[in-house]
Amino acid sequence: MPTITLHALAPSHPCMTADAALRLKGLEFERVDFPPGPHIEQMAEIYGEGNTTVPGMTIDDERVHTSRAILARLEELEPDPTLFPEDRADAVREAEKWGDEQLQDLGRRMPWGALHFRPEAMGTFGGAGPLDGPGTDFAIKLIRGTWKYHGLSAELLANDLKGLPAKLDHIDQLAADGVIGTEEATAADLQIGATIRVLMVVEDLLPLIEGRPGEKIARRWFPDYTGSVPAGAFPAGWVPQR
Ligand SMILES: N[C@@H](CCC(=O)N[C@@H](CS)C(=O)NCC(=O)O)C(=O)O
Repeated sequence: MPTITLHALAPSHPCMTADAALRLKGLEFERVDFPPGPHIEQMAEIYGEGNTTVPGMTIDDERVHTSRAILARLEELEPDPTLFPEDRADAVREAEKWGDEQLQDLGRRMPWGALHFRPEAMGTFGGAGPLDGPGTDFAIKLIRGTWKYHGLSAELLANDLKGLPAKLDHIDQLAADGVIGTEEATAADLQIGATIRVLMVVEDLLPLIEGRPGEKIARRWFPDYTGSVPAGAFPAGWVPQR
C-alpha cells in the first residue's frame, strides 16, 4: 500500500470530508494538523504556490489538493465502498460540487461570524467552557483577524443568513431525489454533511436545521464536533424563521 498523509487544520470541515472518506475506504493514513497561520507556508511548500488551503493529501510522491480532488483520487485508489454509486454518479458529482461551491463557505463564515458577537464561546471549540476575561480578549483579537482574512462583514453575514433557507431546501430536495441520505455515504453526503455539522455549533441556526435530512446526514457521518455559540448571538431579526 502507498503511504498516505492528510494535511489538515483541526476544525476544518473539508478536512472532515477527506478524513471520513479515507476511513470509509479503510485506507491507512497519517493525519498531520498544521497550526493555523503557519499552515499557509507549509501547505504552499508541499502543494505549490497558491495552494494554501486544507485539505491536501500526499500518496507517496503524488500531491492531491482540495477535498473534491482527494475524494476523486481515493475512489480510483480504492473503489470499494464507492463514494460515487454507479446509478447516480453524475448527480452525486453535481451535488458534491454544489456542496463545495455553494455551501462550504458558510461553514467558515457562520461560526466565525457568530463568534464575533459571543467571543467567550470560543473556549467551547477546544472542548472547554466559555472563556474568562483575558481569554475573551485574546479571542476578540483572533476573531478580528479571521474576519479580515476571510473577508467577512456584517453585510455578508446578513446575506448568508437570508440565503440559508433556500440552501437547506436544496438539501431536502437532494435527499428526496435519493441523491444523498441513503444507506451508504456518497461524496456529496460527506461534502454537504461536514458543512451542516459545523453550522450546527451555531445554536441560532439549529431551528432551521433540526429534523431535516441535512441534520441526519451530518450526525451520521460526523457524530462528534465540539463547539457551541449560544442562541441569540446574531442580531435580532437576522436569522430567518422556519
Ligand atoms: N474548497 C476547497 C477549499 C478548502 C478551504 O477553504 N479550507 C479552509 C479551511 S475550512 C482553509 O484552508 N482555510 C485557510 C486558508 O484559506 O488559508 C476544498 O474543499 O478543499
